[in-house]
Order: sequence, then structure tokens, then C-alpha cells
Amino acid sequence: MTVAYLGLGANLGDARQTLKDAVVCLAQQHTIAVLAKSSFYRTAPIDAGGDDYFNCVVKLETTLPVRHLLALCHRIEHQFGRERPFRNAPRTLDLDILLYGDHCIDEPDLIVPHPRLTERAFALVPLVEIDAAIVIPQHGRADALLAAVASQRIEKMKSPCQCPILGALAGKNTESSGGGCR
Ligand code: PH2
Ligand code: MG
Ligand code: MG
Repeated sequence: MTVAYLGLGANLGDARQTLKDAVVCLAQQHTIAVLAKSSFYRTAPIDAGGDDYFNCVVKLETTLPVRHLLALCHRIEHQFGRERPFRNAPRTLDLDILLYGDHCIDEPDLIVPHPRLTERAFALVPLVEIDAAIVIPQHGRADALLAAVASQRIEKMKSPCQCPILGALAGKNTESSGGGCR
């Protein structure tokens, strides 16, 4: 079992609903246990155009090797209608592996910790919300990096979980949320 952290982002379509459904979809996977989910945040696009993003971070435990987890992320993005017309194009759903245990991977198509994690408030802030003392391999404590990204606009949503998503996560029940894998 490995503890991993995924960053979720969306800025096309009903982005907030998509994030809710995507978290339920992750929780429905037999190979994954969702341990925690951050608040949802409305964030300014960084190095990207389009509307504001909604972002959150999910902490999970998985039996999947990292390559299988990456393939699962791509499959779920596809199920949620992800298209890739150009780099950093607006997207219905982006699922990034931020951390995978304390592994450091540097391969052409997979870099872990995520190479831009330390520079982005939309990933760091929800990560620290979940685990205040988390350490990013090769970088140190994540909370020590927050000051450097303080100029990036990020707004915590008041009640991201008014929907029955927490119940859905607890019981792995899709009926109550109407969400989950598409
Ligand atoms: N993702 C990007 C590029 N820029 N900006 C915000 N606010 N949120 C994102 O998730 C995001 C971004 C590339 O994946
Ligand atoms: Mg991304
Ligand atoms: Mg991505």
C-alpha cells in the first residue's frame, strides 16, 4: 500500500460538479481508498488561459504501482471528456499525481513529486490543508513554500461538501450523490 496525493483541477463546463464527481469516481475504485479530501478552491489560471479553475487535493491509499495509478488518472480524465488541443488548454478534468509515497521519479512522461507542485498555490494550499506537516521529497516541508506563492489568487470555497459526497465516500455509494464515474 502506498499513500499518494492527487491534484484535481477543472475550468471547463461545470467544473465544481466535475470535481465532486471525480472524487466519488476515485473512491469507487477497488484499488484505491480515499483517506482525505481538501476543500475546493477557486483559483486564477497559472500559465494558462480560460476561466478560473476549481482545484482540490485528494489523499489516497492504493495498491496500484505508480504507472498503473497514472494510467487510471488518464482513463478517468478521458471518461470526464478531457481533450488536449494544446498545452495547458482549458480542461474538463486534470488529475495529477503530486506525491507517491516518498518516491522520486524522473522519466520523460512521469515526474514525481509533480515538477511544478512547489510553485503553485492551487496545489500547495490544499495539500497543506490536508496534511499540515507534509514533507515534499527533495524540497522539505510544504508549508515553508507557501509564502513564495502568496501572490497567486486562491479562494477557499465555503461549503464544498454540502452535497452528499462525504456520505458517498464513506459508503462508496454512488446513488446518494448521483455522481461518480461517467
Ligand atoms: N493547471 C495547469 C495550468 N494552470 N492553473 C490553475 N489555477 N489550476 C490548475 O489546475 C492549473 C493551472 C496545468 O495542469
Ligand atoms: Mg496539471
Ligand atoms: Mg495533468
